[in-house]
Amino acid sequence: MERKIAFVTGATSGIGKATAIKLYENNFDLILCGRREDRLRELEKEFIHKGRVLCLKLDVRKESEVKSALEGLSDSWRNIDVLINNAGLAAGKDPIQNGSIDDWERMIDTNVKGLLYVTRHVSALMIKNQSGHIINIGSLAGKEVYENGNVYCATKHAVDALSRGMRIDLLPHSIKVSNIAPGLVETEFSIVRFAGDVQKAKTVYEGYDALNANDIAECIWFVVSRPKHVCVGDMLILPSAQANSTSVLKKIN
Ligand code: NDP
Ligand code: 8X3
Repeated sequence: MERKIAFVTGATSGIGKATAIKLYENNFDLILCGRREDRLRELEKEFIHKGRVLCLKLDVRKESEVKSALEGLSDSWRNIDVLINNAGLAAGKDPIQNGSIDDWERMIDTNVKGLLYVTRHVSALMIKNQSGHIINIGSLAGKEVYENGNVYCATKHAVDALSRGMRIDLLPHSIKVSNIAPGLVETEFSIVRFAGDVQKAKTVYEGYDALNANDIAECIWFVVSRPKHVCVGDMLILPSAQANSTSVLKKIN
């Protein structure tokens, strides 16, 4: 079977890692990136006997790094079929008047500017082939806002708008663009949001069955595996116990 190439940002954990595994199982060669080198080495080991995987230590916030990583790809890696714009984070959960400027910058630089830098360079490669599929990992937080979610929600609203804008601009080049909007998924997301406070992070997912990373990877695979004439524009995925950002049915013992 013909192998395709997928580039997954933020593949060292959570949704990105689960998606990489799912794509690999479905005959994709993988370009995987993240900042944590030890995790990238683990990924290399996990895939080493199985297929072609290229792990890049890359901070998507640094445009020069993104540009040189993509320009440095050898010919055999340049025909990227699928881009999963997944790298992202929430930092803090504070009312706007108390927000940390550093947290705001990390979120805006990663979730919005990082996604743009990667898209700018990968879409140029896809345009040469007049084909491709870009999947942006947005969020329920890109559809609604919630208390103290201010800047994170704003960045995910930006992703939602960019998905729609990119779909228009890339239409003449036969490049599909899909937006994936998960609700509560138990990954390292809340540990990062609460600056390493594992106990606090746990409480986010207590009392109900949260989604797991593989649930989202399966949805992404559904989107990726549609025939050429079908583009899933937008997909909202919630745990059954979640109705919107603020309504989560928790069992109280
Ligand atoms: P994780 O924290 O488990 O994974 C985040 C990934 O992003 C890691 O691999 C991390 O790698 C990578 N990353 C973060 N910053 C950068 C950067 N500057 N450059 C490159 N990679 C980076 O969280 P999730 O898997 O949950 O999050 C993945 C995406 O899903 C995010 O965009 C998030 O906003 C979104 N999302 C998550 C939801 C949830 O409830 N968990 C719900 C809706 C959307 P490293 O640290 O090695 O760089
Ligand atoms: C992550 C989901 O509800 O924690 O995008 O903002 S939420």
